[in-house]
Amino acid sequence: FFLLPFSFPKHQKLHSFHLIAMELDNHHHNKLIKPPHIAIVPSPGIGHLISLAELAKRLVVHCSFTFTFIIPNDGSHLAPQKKVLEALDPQAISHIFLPPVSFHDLPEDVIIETKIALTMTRSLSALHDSFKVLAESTRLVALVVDLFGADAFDVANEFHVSPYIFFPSSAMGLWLSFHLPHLDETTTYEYKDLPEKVQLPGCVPLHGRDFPDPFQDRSNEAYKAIIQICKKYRSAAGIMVNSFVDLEPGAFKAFKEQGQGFPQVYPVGPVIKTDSADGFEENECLKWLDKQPNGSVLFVSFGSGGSFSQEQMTELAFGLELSGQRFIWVVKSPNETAKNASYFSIQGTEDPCGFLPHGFLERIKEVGLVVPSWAPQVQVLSHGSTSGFLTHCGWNSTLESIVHGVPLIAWPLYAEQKINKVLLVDGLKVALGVQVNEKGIVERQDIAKDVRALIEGDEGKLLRSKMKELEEAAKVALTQEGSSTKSLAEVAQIWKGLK
Ligand code: UPG
Repeated sequence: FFLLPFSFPKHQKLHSFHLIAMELDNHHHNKLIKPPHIAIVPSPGIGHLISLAELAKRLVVHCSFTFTFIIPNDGSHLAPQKKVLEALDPQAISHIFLPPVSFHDLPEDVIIETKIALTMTRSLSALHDSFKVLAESTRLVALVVDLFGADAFDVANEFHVSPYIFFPSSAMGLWLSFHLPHLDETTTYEYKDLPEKVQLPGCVPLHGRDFPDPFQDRSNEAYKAIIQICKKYRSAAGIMVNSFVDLEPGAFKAFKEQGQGFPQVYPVGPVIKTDSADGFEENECLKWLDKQPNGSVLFVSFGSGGSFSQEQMTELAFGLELSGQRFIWVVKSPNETAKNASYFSIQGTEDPCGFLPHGFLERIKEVGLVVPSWAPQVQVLSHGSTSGFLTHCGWNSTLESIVHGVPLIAWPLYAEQKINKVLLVDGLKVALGVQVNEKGIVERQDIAKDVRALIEGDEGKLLRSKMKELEEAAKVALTQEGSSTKSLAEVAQIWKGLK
């Protein structure tokens, strides 16, 4: 280090020596004094940020790591993300928003997965700059990205930081990601036309038409981007999955036995929102729930982004009314083209209640409550009056329901939600699946029938008792000696340099 060229003027030599000494000093100081620091890069969507925020909270409490969230910015309104981040302990978890990327060159009808993937790739240079500052000022030991973030591995590798994935969905979904590049090379079919179901190791057989939306058109840019991302999964230092061994025993056993060539997989879930600290205003629905009989209410919500056509919204309204059951429905304004219209924004600009059938609110007021755009979901699911959940099968919603023992009606809309439905209905038997007609509509009579079956039918009783078993298993996984606690501790040991 100290062999500076003799031709250097004396004062420069001294200056350089001083800088190097400071550098070494910083490095030494970082290594010895500072706690291990983790950079987390979530892909756009509040559903991704929420579980990563919870993961960070857990690691702060149990392992005293510090974190920086580096947030790629898709240019949409960031207030919901800010509320989640500002509720975290600022001493331990800070955040940086990267400059917004531009989508001006993309066609209007570009699918959401393309936008998410491009937000990540177009943010790489800004991510590099933030990463450099972190690498110089903290004891940076790991990068954690979610399912769309594998492009950031190159940045981590440049700074000799280990890249990890937090996979925010099921182990079955992860197996599909591992398997997809192989399927891409070995079949020419569009996946919806595959003659046989696909048997992923240790998983429930899956029909190609239940693969995520962007896999359904193999000529689409989003599909090509996803194949590249899935190939990169192999170079992760490890993959944490937001699931637990007793939820998907076959899939996790298969990672151990048939996972050669893939990174180590750590089941660390359920990682779910544990409190209402996301800053969203509490609303009247908890008070309303307090007044309802125990175990009588269906919660109806389709995650942060789910939306329907006007026709489907009307069918759902009449279906709930016809069922005669009590319900809370989180409504969003209809959208005729996309099932994920509010994914980037959560709240639309119009009052969604204006799109309900004429007289609906008046007719249902004794049994139902309609909440515009957003409800405190975890508190609703944990409330004693809640008895069922009509859901789009987003993985966070799925886990939140499992943790609170609430059985489901599965109505998948987009992303990997059909896979989750197959797991919940065929595999775990904790959900009824909705019937979709040939026009793609779920009709009011069928909705009413399913709601009655779940809330007051014998089928509902069976599903509920299965769900209670999973609730117990989830609790056990998170005890001190539980499988997920141990698994996360293993990752923490590696990050601390103790393993
Ligand atoms: N939530 C509320 N109130 C609401 C609606 C949602 O608190 O009114 C919360 C909910 O509790 C959950 C999160 O928002 O924590 C929603 O997450 P999720 O159920 O996973 O749905 P999405 O927001 O749609 O999540 C995206 C994908 C989904 C995927 C998930 C994780 O759409 O398919 O499983 O990300 O990758």
